[in-house]
Amino acid sequence: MTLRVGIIGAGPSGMAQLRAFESARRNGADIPEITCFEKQSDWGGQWNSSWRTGLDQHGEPVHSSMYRHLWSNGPKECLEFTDYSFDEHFGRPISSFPPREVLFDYIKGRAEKSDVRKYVQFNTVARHTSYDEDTQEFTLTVEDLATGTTTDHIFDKLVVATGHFSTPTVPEFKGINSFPGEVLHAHDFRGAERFGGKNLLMIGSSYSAEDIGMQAHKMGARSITFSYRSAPMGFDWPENTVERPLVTHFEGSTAHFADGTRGEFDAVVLCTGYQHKYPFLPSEMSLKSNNVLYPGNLYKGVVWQQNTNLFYLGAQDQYYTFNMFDGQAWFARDVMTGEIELPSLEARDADIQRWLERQAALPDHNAEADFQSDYLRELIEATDYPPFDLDAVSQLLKDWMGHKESDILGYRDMVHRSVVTGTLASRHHTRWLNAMDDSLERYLNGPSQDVDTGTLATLTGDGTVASN
Ligand code: FAD
Ligand code: NA7
Repeated sequence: MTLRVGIIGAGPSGMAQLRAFESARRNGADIPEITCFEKQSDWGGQWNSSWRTGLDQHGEPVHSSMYRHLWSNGPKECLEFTDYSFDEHFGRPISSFPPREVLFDYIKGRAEKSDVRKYVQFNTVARHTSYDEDTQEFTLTVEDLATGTTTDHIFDKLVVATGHFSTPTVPEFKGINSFPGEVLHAHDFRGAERFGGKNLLMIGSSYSAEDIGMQAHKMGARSITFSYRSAPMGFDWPENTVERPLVTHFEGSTAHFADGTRGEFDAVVLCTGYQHKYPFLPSEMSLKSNNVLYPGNLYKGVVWQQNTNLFYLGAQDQYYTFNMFDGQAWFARDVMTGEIELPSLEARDADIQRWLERQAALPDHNAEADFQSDYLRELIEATDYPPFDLDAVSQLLKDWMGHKESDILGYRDMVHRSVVTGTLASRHHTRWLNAMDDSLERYLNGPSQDVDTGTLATLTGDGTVASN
Protein backbone atom coordinates (compact mmCIF):
# COMPACT_ATOMS: atom_id res chain seq x y z
CA MET A 1 0.00 0.00 0.00
CA THR A 2 1.22 3.51 -0.73
CA LEU A 3 2.62 5.26 2.31
CA ARG A 4 0.33 8.02 3.60
CA VAL A 5 2.10 11.14 4.85
CA GLY A 6 0.36 13.97 6.69
CA ILE A 7 2.05 17.36 7.08
CA ILE A 8 0.70 19.94 9.51
CA GLY A 9 1.61 23.50 8.52
CA ALA A 10 2.64 24.98 5.16
CA GLY A 11 5.20 27.48 6.37
CA PRO A 12 8.78 27.26 5.10
CA SER A 13 9.24 23.91 6.91
CA GLY A 14 6.08 22.28 5.55
CA MET A 15 6.89 23.67 2.09
CA ALA A 16 10.37 22.14 2.38
CA GLN A 17 8.78 18.76 3.09
CA LEU A 18 6.56 19.06 0.02
CA ARG A 19 9.53 20.07 -2.08
CA ALA A 20 11.63 17.16 -0.76
CA PHE A 21 9.07 14.64 -1.97
CA GLU A 22 8.64 16.45 -5.27
CA SER A 23 12.38 16.39 -5.80
CA ALA A 24 12.37 12.60 -5.26
CA ARG A 25 9.46 12.23 -7.69
CA ARG A 26 11.31 14.17 -10.36
CA ASN A 27 14.25 11.84 -9.83
CA GLY A 28 12.02 8.90 -10.66
CA ALA A 29 10.97 7.71 -7.21
CA ASP A 30 7.47 6.58 -6.29
CA ILE A 31 6.38 9.04 -3.70
CA PRO A 32 3.85 8.66 -0.87
CA GLU A 33 0.33 9.98 -0.81
CA ILE A 34 0.80 13.43 0.73
CA THR A 35 -1.69 15.75 2.40
CA CYS A 36 -0.68 19.02 4.00
CA PHE A 37 -3.03 21.01 6.23
CA GLU A 38 -2.58 24.75 6.62
CA LYS A 39 -4.83 26.83 8.82
CA GLN A 40 -4.19 30.07 6.94
CA SER A 41 -5.52 30.81 3.46
CA ASP A 42 -2.01 30.90 1.98
CA TRP A 43 1.33 29.30 2.61
CA GLY A 44 4.53 30.92 3.87
CA GLY A 45 3.94 30.66 7.64
CA GLN A 46 5.43 33.60 9.50
CA TRP A 47 6.21 35.30 6.18
CA ASN A 48 2.51 35.36 5.33
CA SER A 49 1.87 38.07 7.89
CA SER A 50 -1.17 40.30 8.26
CA TRP A 51 -2.42 43.31 10.15
CA ARG A 52 -4.54 41.08 12.37
CA THR A 53 -3.69 40.40 15.99
CA GLY A 54 -5.33 38.16 18.58
CA LEU A 55 -7.84 36.00 16.77
CA ASP A 56 -8.31 35.76 13.02
CA GLN A 57 -11.55 35.87 11.04
CA HIS A 58 -12.27 32.26 12.06
CA GLY A 59 -11.58 32.83 15.75
CA GLU A 60 -8.20 31.05 15.48
CA PRO A 61 -5.05 32.50 17.08
CA VAL A 62 -3.28 34.70 14.50
CA HIS A 63 -0.14 32.77 13.60
CA SER A 64 2.39 35.26 12.28
CA SER A 65 4.46 37.45 14.61
CA MET A 66 5.92 39.44 11.72
CA TYR A 67 5.19 43.12 11.14
CA ARG A 68 5.45 46.04 8.75
CA HIS A 69 8.99 47.15 8.02
CA LEU A 70 10.44 43.77 8.92
CA TRP A 71 13.68 43.36 7.00
CA SER A 72 15.63 40.11 7.13
CA ASN A 73 17.62 40.06 10.34
CA GLY A 74 20.33 37.82 8.90
CA PRO A 75 22.03 37.73 5.48
CA LYS A 76 19.87 36.07 2.84
CA GLU A 77 23.01 34.23 1.71
CA CYS A 78 22.74 32.13 4.91
CA LEU A 79 19.30 30.78 4.05
CA GLU A 80 19.49 30.39 0.26
CA PHE A 81 18.04 27.20 -1.24
CA THR A 82 20.74 25.32 -3.12
CA ASP A 83 18.20 24.11 -5.68
CA TYR A 84 16.63 27.54 -6.22
CA SER A 85 18.98 30.49 -5.96
CA PHE A 86 18.11 34.15 -5.48
CA ASP A 87 19.60 34.76 -8.93
CA GLU A 88 17.18 32.26 -10.43
CA HIS A 89 14.21 33.88 -8.73
CA PHE A 90 14.99 37.56 -9.19
CA GLY A 91 17.10 37.35 -12.36
CA ARG A 92 19.63 39.81 -10.97
CA PRO A 93 21.59 40.39 -7.77
CA ILE A 94 19.60 41.83 -4.89
CA SER A 95 20.76 43.10 -1.49
CA SER A 96 21.69 40.84 1.41
CA PHE A 97 18.92 41.89 3.83
CA PRO A 98 15.64 42.14 1.91
CA PRO A 99 12.31 43.02 3.51
CA ARG A 100 9.71 40.38 4.40
CA GLU A 101 7.68 40.63 1.20
CA VAL A 102 10.77 39.95 -0.91
CA LEU A 103 11.72 36.81 1.00
CA PHE A 104 8.09 35.69 0.97
CA ASP A 105 8.13 36.07 -2.80
CA TYR A 106 11.30 33.97 -2.98
CA ILE A 107 9.96 31.01 -0.99
CA LYS A 108 6.69 31.12 -2.91
CA GLY A 109 8.66 31.11 -6.17
CA ARG A 110 10.32 27.80 -5.43
CA ALA A 111 7.15 26.17 -4.19
CA GLU A 112 5.19 27.31 -7.24
CA LYS A 113 7.90 26.10 -9.58
CA SER A 114 7.73 22.71 -7.85
CA ASP A 115 3.97 22.55 -8.40
CA VAL A 116 3.26 21.34 -4.86
CA ARG A 117 0.31 23.56 -3.97
CA LYS A 118 -2.03 20.76 -4.98
CA TYR A 119 -1.05 18.84 -1.84
CA VAL A 120 -2.19 21.60 0.53
CA GLN A 121 -5.64 21.97 2.06
CA PHE A 122 -5.80 25.62 3.12
CA ASN A 123 -8.09 27.10 5.79
CA THR A 124 -7.82 23.73 7.51
CA VAL A 125 -6.61 23.46 11.08
CA ALA A 126 -5.28 20.34 12.82
CA ARG A 127 -7.37 19.74 15.91
CA HIS A 128 -6.56 16.32 17.36
CA THR A 129 -4.19 13.40 16.85
CA SER A 130 -4.19 9.81 18.10
CA TYR A 131 -1.87 6.92 17.34
CA ASP A 132 -2.79 3.24 17.20
CA GLU A 133 0.21 1.17 18.29
CA ASP A 134 -1.23 -1.98 16.70
CA THR A 135 -1.87 -0.61 13.22
CA GLN A 136 0.87 2.02 13.54
CA GLU A 137 -1.47 4.59 12.10
CA PHE A 138 -2.17 8.17 13.10
CA THR A 139 -5.70 9.50 13.03
CA LEU A 140 -5.62 13.25 12.49
CA THR A 141 -8.79 15.26 12.94
CA VAL A 142 -8.85 18.51 11.04
CA GLU A 143 -11.42 21.28 10.78
CA ASP A 144 -12.34 23.09 7.60
CA LEU A 145 -12.47 26.64 8.96
CA ALA A 146 -14.81 27.86 6.24
CA THR A 147 -17.52 25.29 6.97
CA GLY A 148 -16.72 24.14 10.51
CA THR A 149 -16.73 20.53 9.26
CA THR A 150 -14.32 18.12 10.91
CA THR A 151 -12.87 15.10 9.13
CA ASP A 152 -10.53 12.29 10.16
CA HIS A 153 -7.49 11.33 8.10
CA ILE A 154 -5.34 8.24 8.53
CA PHE A 155 -1.57 8.54 8.09
CA ASP A 156 1.43 6.24 8.42
CA LYS A 157 3.79 9.19 8.96
CA LEU A 158 3.04 12.57 10.47
CA VAL A 159 5.15 15.72 10.10
CA VAL A 160 4.65 18.57 12.56
CA ALA A 161 5.70 21.82 10.85
CA THR A 162 3.69 24.36 12.81
CA GLY A 163 6.57 26.60 13.93
CA HIS A 164 7.33 27.76 17.45
CA PHE A 165 7.37 31.55 17.31
CA SER A 166 3.64 32.07 17.54
CA THR A 167 2.41 31.43 21.08
CA PRO A 168 3.94 34.19 23.21
CA THR A 169 5.60 33.78 26.59
CA VAL A 170 3.94 36.45 28.71
CA PRO A 171 5.47 36.84 32.19
CA GLU A 172 3.82 38.80 35.00
CA PHE A 173 5.36 41.92 36.53
CA LYS A 174 4.17 43.48 39.76
CA GLY A 175 2.17 46.61 39.10
CA ILE A 176 1.97 46.16 35.32
CA ASN A 177 -1.79 45.77 35.61
CA SER A 178 -2.00 49.47 36.47
CA PHE A 179 0.44 50.69 33.82
CA PRO A 180 -1.57 53.39 32.04
CA GLY A 181 0.05 53.08 28.61
CA GLU A 182 -0.01 50.38 26.00
CA VAL A 183 1.38 46.95 26.94
CA LEU A 184 1.80 44.35 24.23
CA HIS A 185 3.80 41.28 23.37
CA ALA A 186 6.06 41.30 20.30
CA HIS A 187 3.68 38.74 18.74
CA ASP A 188 1.06 41.51 18.51
CA PHE A 189 3.43 44.24 17.33
CA ARG A 190 2.63 45.36 13.80
CA GLY A 191 4.62 48.57 13.35
CA ALA A 192 6.48 51.25 15.30
CA GLU A 193 5.01 54.34 13.69
CA ARG A 194 2.88 55.04 16.74
CA PHE A 195 5.93 55.05 19.01
CA GLY A 196 7.24 58.24 17.41
CA GLY A 197 8.04 60.73 20.20
CA LYS A 198 7.35 58.09 22.90
CA ASN A 199 9.46 56.60 25.67
CA LEU A 200 9.46 52.88 25.05
CA LEU A 201 10.34 49.99 27.37
CA MET A 202 11.26 46.66 25.80
CA ILE A 203 11.54 43.65 28.10
CA GLY A 204 13.81 40.93 26.70
CA SER A 205 17.26 40.93 25.14
CA SER A 206 17.14 38.90 21.98
CA TYR A 207 16.18 39.31 18.30
CA SER A 208 12.69 40.72 18.81
CA ALA A 209 13.79 43.29 21.39
CA GLU A 210 16.67 44.44 19.24
CA ASP A 211 14.66 44.64 16.04
CA ILE A 212 11.52 46.26 17.41
CA GLY A 213 13.61 48.64 19.51
CA MET A 214 15.68 49.75 16.53
CA GLN A 215 12.58 50.00 14.37
CA ALA A 216 11.08 52.30 17.01
CA HIS A 217 14.27 54.35 16.86
CA LYS A 218 13.92 54.51 13.08
CA MET A 219 10.33 55.70 13.46
CA GLY A 220 11.34 58.49 15.81
CA ALA A 221 10.83 57.12 19.34
CA ARG A 222 12.10 59.56 21.94
CA SER A 223 13.88 56.89 23.98
CA ILE A 224 14.26 53.12 24.03
CA THR A 225 15.08 51.17 27.18
CA PHE A 226 15.86 47.46 27.00
CA SER A 227 15.39 45.46 30.19
CA TYR A 228 17.26 42.14 30.34
CA ARG A 229 16.87 39.06 32.50
CA SER A 230 20.23 37.37 31.90
CA ALA A 231 22.58 39.70 30.06
CA PRO A 232 22.50 42.96 28.11
CA MET A 233 22.81 42.74 24.32
CA GLY A 234 25.69 45.19 24.55
CA PHE A 235 25.46 46.71 21.07
CA ASP A 236 26.72 50.18 20.35
CA TRP A 237 23.22 51.67 20.58
CA PRO A 238 22.13 55.09 19.39
CA GLU A 239 22.31 57.72 22.11
CA ASN A 240 18.59 57.54 22.97
CA THR A 241 18.89 53.85 23.88
CA VAL A 242 19.93 52.24 27.18
CA GLU A 243 19.96 48.76 28.69
CA ARG A 244 18.85 48.06 32.25
CA PRO A 245 18.55 44.87 34.25
CA LEU A 246 15.12 43.34 34.71
CA VAL A 247 12.10 45.34 35.82
CA THR A 248 11.29 44.60 39.46
CA HIS A 249 7.92 46.34 39.46
CA PHE A 250 5.81 49.12 37.99
CA GLU A 251 4.25 52.07 39.82
CA GLY A 252 1.88 53.81 37.45
CA SER A 253 3.91 54.64 34.37
CA THR A 254 7.21 54.24 36.26
CA ALA A 255 9.23 51.05 35.83
CA HIS A 256 11.74 50.16 38.55
CA PHE A 257 14.79 48.13 37.57
CA ALA A 258 16.93 45.68 39.53
CA ASP A 259 19.88 48.13 39.67
CA GLY A 260 17.75 50.67 41.57
CA THR A 261 17.20 52.95 38.55
CA ARG A 262 13.77 53.79 37.23
CA GLY A 263 12.11 55.42 34.27
CA GLU A 264 8.80 56.80 33.00
CA PHE A 265 7.38 55.06 29.96
CA ASP A 266 4.56 55.50 27.47
CA ALA A 267 4.47 51.91 26.26
CA VAL A 268 5.87 48.47 27.12
CA VAL A 269 6.68 45.75 24.57
CA LEU A 270 7.25 42.30 26.01
CA CYS A 271 9.90 40.72 23.78
CA THR A 272 9.98 37.68 25.99
CA GLY A 273 9.94 34.94 23.38
CA TYR A 274 7.61 32.12 22.48
CA GLN A 275 6.42 28.74 23.68
CA HIS A 276 6.43 25.42 21.88
CA LYS A 277 2.71 24.71 21.73
CA TYR A 278 1.06 21.77 19.95
CA PRO A 279 -2.58 21.73 21.08
CA PHE A 280 -3.47 19.15 18.39
CA LEU A 281 -1.08 16.55 19.84
CA PRO A 282 -1.45 14.33 22.91
CA SER A 283 1.17 15.05 25.57
CA GLU A 284 3.21 11.91 24.78
CA MET A 285 3.85 13.21 21.26
CA SER A 286 4.21 16.88 22.13
CA LEU A 287 7.65 18.48 22.16
CA LYS A 288 8.44 20.38 25.34
CA SER A 289 11.39 22.67 24.93
CA ASN A 290 12.75 26.12 25.36
CA ASN A 291 13.97 27.97 22.29
CA VAL A 292 17.27 26.09 21.89
CA LEU A 293 19.49 24.93 19.06
CA TYR A 294 18.97 21.28 19.94
CA PRO A 295 15.69 20.30 21.62
CA GLY A 296 15.96 16.91 23.33
CA ASN A 297 14.00 13.83 22.28
CA LEU A 298 14.44 14.39 18.54
CA TYR A 299 16.93 12.19 16.69
CA LYS A 300 18.88 14.44 14.29
CA GLY A 301 16.61 17.19 15.54
CA VAL A 302 13.78 15.68 13.52
CA VAL A 303 12.62 12.15 14.49
CA TRP A 304 10.54 11.70 17.66
CA GLN A 305 12.36 9.23 19.89
CA GLN A 306 9.38 7.24 21.18
CA ASN A 307 7.61 7.06 17.83
CA THR A 308 9.77 7.19 14.74
CA ASN A 309 6.74 7.70 12.52
CA LEU A 310 6.46 11.21 13.95
CA PHE A 311 8.66 14.06 12.70
CA TYR A 312 9.23 17.69 13.71
CA LEU A 313 10.64 20.26 11.33
CA GLY A 314 11.99 23.65 12.32
CA ALA A 315 11.74 23.00 16.05
CA GLN A 316 15.16 24.53 16.73
CA ASP A 317 16.28 28.04 17.43
CA GLN A 318 17.54 29.22 14.10
CA TYR A 319 20.77 30.63 12.71
CA TYR A 320 19.95 28.81 9.50
CA THR A 321 16.35 28.79 8.32
CA PHE A 322 15.09 27.81 4.86
CA ASN A 323 18.05 25.65 3.88
CA MET A 324 18.09 23.94 7.29
CA PHE A 325 14.40 23.11 6.92
CA ASP A 326 15.34 21.60 3.56
CA GLY A 327 18.04 19.43 5.16
CA GLN A 328 15.54 18.29 7.77
CA ALA A 329 12.82 17.64 5.21
CA TRP A 330 15.12 15.64 2.95
CA PHE A 331 16.27 13.62 6.00
CA ALA A 332 12.71 13.04 7.23
CA ARG A 333 11.66 12.00 3.71
CA ASP A 334 14.42 9.40 3.50
CA VAL A 335 13.62 8.02 6.95
CA MET A 336 9.95 7.73 5.97
CA THR A 337 10.70 5.91 2.74
CA GLY A 338 13.30 3.63 4.35
CA GLU A 339 16.14 5.13 2.32
CA ILE A 340 17.75 5.96 5.67
CA GLU A 341 17.66 3.15 8.18
CA LEU A 342 17.32 4.34 11.75
CA PRO A 343 19.70 2.97 14.37
CA SER A 344 18.41 1.46 17.64
CA LEU A 345 16.68 3.55 20.31
CA GLU A 346 19.88 3.44 22.41
CA ALA A 347 22.09 4.53 19.54
CA ARG A 348 19.70 7.36 18.72
CA ASP A 349 19.68 8.40 22.34
CA ALA A 350 23.48 8.43 22.44
CA ASP A 351 23.48 10.62 19.34
CA ILE A 352 21.02 13.06 20.93
CA GLN A 353 23.10 13.15 24.12
CA ARG A 354 26.24 13.93 22.10
CA TRP A 355 24.50 16.99 20.65
CA LEU A 356 23.00 18.05 23.97
CA GLU A 357 26.40 17.89 25.67
CA ARG A 358 27.97 19.96 22.93
CA GLN A 359 25.10 22.43 23.16
CA ALA A 360 25.54 22.77 26.94
CA ALA A 361 29.20 23.71 26.46
CA LEU A 362 28.72 26.33 23.73
CA PRO A 363 30.74 29.38 24.80
CA ASP A 364 29.40 32.08 22.48
CA HIS A 365 27.37 32.99 19.41
CA ASN A 366 30.18 32.09 17.01
CA ALA A 367 30.29 28.59 18.46
CA GLU A 368 26.51 28.41 18.13
CA ALA A 369 26.78 29.18 14.42
CA ASP A 370 29.37 26.40 14.01
CA PHE A 371 27.12 24.08 16.00
CA GLN A 372 24.18 24.58 13.68
CA SER A 373 26.42 24.33 10.61
CA ASP A 374 27.71 20.97 11.81
CA TYR A 375 24.19 19.82 12.58
CA LEU A 376 23.01 20.74 9.09
CA ARG A 377 26.10 19.09 7.60
CA GLU A 378 25.07 15.74 9.10
CA LEU A 379 21.61 16.02 7.60
CA ILE A 380 22.83 16.99 4.16
CA GLU A 381 25.52 14.33 4.07
CA ALA A 382 22.88 11.69 4.79
CA THR A 383 20.70 12.75 1.84
CA ASP A 384 20.89 13.85 -1.80
CA TYR A 385 20.19 17.50 -0.91
CA PRO A 386 22.58 19.53 -3.09
CA PRO A 387 25.56 20.27 -0.81
CA PHE A 388 26.92 23.77 -0.22
CA ASP A 389 29.87 25.26 1.59
CA LEU A 390 28.70 25.23 5.20
CA ASP A 391 32.03 26.51 6.50
CA ALA A 392 31.63 29.56 4.28
CA VAL A 393 28.12 30.15 5.63
CA SER A 394 29.38 29.76 9.19
CA GLN A 395 31.96 32.44 8.47
CA LEU A 396 29.23 34.59 6.96
CA LEU A 397 27.19 34.26 10.14
CA LYS A 398 30.20 35.33 12.17
CA ASP A 399 30.85 38.29 9.86
CA TRP A 400 27.20 39.28 10.26
CA MET A 401 27.43 39.14 14.05
CA GLY A 402 30.62 41.19 13.89
CA HIS A 403 28.89 43.80 11.76
CA LYS A 404 26.09 44.01 14.31
CA GLU A 405 28.69 44.64 17.01
CA SER A 406 30.24 47.47 15.05
CA ASP A 407 27.08 49.05 13.65
CA ILE A 408 23.67 47.91 14.85
CA LEU A 409 21.89 50.41 12.59
CA GLY A 410 24.07 49.72 9.56
CA TYR A 411 24.66 45.97 9.41
CA ARG A 412 21.77 45.51 6.97
CA ASP A 413 23.54 47.78 4.48
CA MET A 414 26.38 45.28 4.11
CA VAL A 415 26.53 42.97 1.14
CA HIS A 416 27.59 39.32 1.13
CA ARG A 417 28.49 36.74 -1.47
CA SER A 418 26.26 33.77 -2.27
CA VAL A 419 27.83 30.37 -1.59
CA VAL A 420 25.36 28.89 -4.08
CA THR A 421 26.04 31.05 -7.17
CA GLY A 422 29.09 33.09 -6.18
CA THR A 423 27.10 36.27 -6.84
CA LEU A 424 27.94 39.29 -4.73
CA ALA A 425 24.77 40.97 -3.45
CA SER A 426 23.98 44.41 -4.77
CA ARG A 427 23.74 47.36 -2.45
CA HIS A 428 20.21 48.44 -1.81
CA HIS A 429 19.32 51.87 -3.18
CA THR A 430 18.44 53.16 0.28
CA ARG A 431 20.11 52.56 3.61
CA TRP A 432 18.01 50.52 6.02
CA LEU A 433 17.78 53.40 8.44
CA ASN A 434 16.22 55.61 5.78
CA ALA A 435 14.14 52.97 3.97
CA MET A 436 10.53 53.76 4.86
CA ASP A 437 8.85 51.69 2.15
CA ASP A 438 9.35 47.96 2.60
CA SER A 439 7.21 46.84 -0.35
CA LEU A 440 8.46 44.42 -2.99
CA GLU A 441 7.61 47.00 -5.62
CA ARG A 442 9.75 49.73 -4.08
CA TYR A 443 12.52 47.27 -3.24
CA LEU A 444 12.85 46.04 -6.80
CA ASN A 445 11.85 49.14 -8.71
CA GLY A 446 13.24 51.92 -6.55
CA PRO A 447 15.84 54.28 -7.99
CA SER A 448 18.37 52.36 -10.03
CA GLN A 449 21.15 54.71 -8.95
CA ASP A 450 22.31 54.66 -5.37
CA VAL A 451 20.62 57.61 -3.77
CA ASP A 452 21.63 57.04 -0.23
CA THR A 453 24.98 55.36 0.13
CA GLY A 454 26.48 57.77 2.64
CA THR A 455 29.56 56.21 4.15
CA LEU A 456 28.18 52.77 3.58
CA ALA A 457 30.68 50.00 4.14
CA THR A 458 30.74 47.14 1.68
CA LEU A 459 31.90 43.61 2.19
CA THR A 460 34.01 42.95 -0.85
CA GLY A 461 34.17 39.65 -2.67
CA ASP A 462 37.05 38.28 -0.66
CA GLY A 463 35.27 38.98 2.63
CA THR A 464 37.10 42.18 3.53
CA VAL A 465 35.23 45.34 4.40
CA ALA A 466 35.69 48.50 2.43
CA SER A 467 34.05 51.91 2.75
CA ASN A 468 32.78 53.87 -0.19
P1 FAD B 1 6.14 28.99 10.55
O1 FAD B 1 6.70 29.95 9.60
O2 FAD B 1 5.70 29.47 11.87
O3 FAD B 1 4.92 28.24 9.82
C1 FAD B 1 4.08 27.33 10.49
C2 FAD B 1 2.79 27.16 9.71
O4 FAD B 1 1.95 26.21 10.40
C3 FAD B 1 1.97 28.44 9.60
O5 FAD B 1 1.62 28.66 8.24
C4 FAD B 1 0.74 28.18 10.46
O6 FAD B 1 -0.42 28.84 9.98
C5 FAD B 1 0.60 26.67 10.37
N1 FAD B 1 -0.11 26.09 11.51
C6 FAD B 1 0.11 26.31 12.82
N2 FAD B 1 -0.73 25.56 13.56
C7 FAD B 1 -1.50 24.85 12.70
C8 FAD B 1 -2.53 23.90 12.86
N3 FAD B 1 -2.93 23.50 14.07
N4 FAD B 1 -3.11 23.39 11.77
C9 FAD B 1 -2.71 23.76 10.50
N5 FAD B 1 -1.72 24.65 10.30
C10 FAD B 1 -1.12 25.19 11.39
N6 FAD B 1 13.90 33.82 9.75
C11 FAD B 1 14.78 34.26 8.83
O7 FAD B 1 15.38 33.46 8.13
N7 FAD B 1 15.02 35.59 8.67
C12 FAD B 1 14.36 36.52 9.39
O8 FAD B 1 14.58 37.72 9.22
C13 FAD B 1 13.40 36.08 10.35
N8 FAD B 1 12.72 36.99 11.08
C14 FAD B 1 11.76 36.55 11.94
C15 FAD B 1 11.02 37.49 12.61
C16 FAD B 1 10.01 37.10 13.47
C17 FAD B 1 9.21 38.13 14.19
C18 FAD B 1 9.76 35.72 13.67
C19 FAD B 1 8.69 35.26 14.60
C20 FAD B 1 10.52 34.77 13.01
C21 FAD B 1 11.52 35.16 12.14
N9 FAD B 1 12.29 34.25 11.42
C22 FAD B 1 13.20 34.69 10.51
C23 FAD B 1 12.18 32.81 11.68
C24 FAD B 1 10.97 32.15 11.01
O9 FAD B 1 10.27 31.56 12.03
C25 FAD B 1 11.40 31.16 9.96
O10 FAD B 1 12.00 31.88 8.89
C26 FAD B 1 10.28 30.32 9.35
O11 FAD B 1 9.12 31.08 9.13
C27 FAD B 1 9.92 29.09 10.18
O12 FAD B 1 9.17 28.25 9.35
P2 FAD B 1 8.21 27.10 9.91
O13 FAD B 1 7.51 26.55 8.72
O14 FAD B 1 8.99 26.17 10.75
O15 FAD B 1 7.18 27.82 10.87
P1 NA7 C 1 14.04 34.56 21.93
O1 NA7 C 1 15.20 34.63 21.04
O2 NA7 C 1 13.60 33.23 22.39
O3 NA7 C 1 14.36 35.48 23.21
C1 NA7 C 1 13.48 35.64 24.25
C2 NA7 C 1 13.98 36.73 25.18
O4 NA7 C 1 12.99 36.93 26.19
C3 NA7 C 1 15.29 36.41 25.87
O5 NA7 C 1 16.08 37.57 25.95
C4 NA7 C 1 14.82 35.97 27.25
O6 NA7 C 1 15.74 36.22 28.26
C5 NA7 C 1 13.63 36.87 27.45
N1 NA7 C 1 12.69 36.35 28.45
C6 NA7 C 1 12.02 35.19 28.43
N2 NA7 C 1 11.25 35.08 29.53
C7 NA7 C 1 11.47 36.20 30.26
C8 NA7 C 1 10.98 36.67 31.50
N3 NA7 C 1 10.13 35.95 32.22
N4 NA7 C 1 11.42 37.86 31.94
C9 NA7 C 1 12.31 38.58 31.23
N5 NA7 C 1 12.80 38.19 30.04
C10 NA7 C 1 12.39 37.01 29.57
O7 NA7 C 1 12.76 35.26 21.27
P2 NA7 C 1 12.68 36.46 20.23
O8 NA7 C 1 11.25 36.80 20.15
O9 NA7 C 1 13.64 37.53 20.55
O10 NA7 C 1 13.14 35.80 18.87
C11 NA7 C 1 12.41 34.69 18.33
C12 NA7 C 1 12.45 34.68 16.85
O11 NA7 C 1 11.77 35.83 16.36
C13 NA7 C 1 13.84 34.72 16.24
O12 NA7 C 1 14.02 33.65 15.37
C14 NA7 C 1 13.91 36.02 15.48
O13 NA7 C 1 14.44 35.84 14.19
C15 NA7 C 1 12.57 36.59 15.50
P3 NA7 C 1 17.00 35.26 28.59
O14 NA7 C 1 18.07 35.75 27.68
O15 NA7 C 1 16.54 33.85 28.29
O16 NA7 C 1 17.25 35.48 30.01
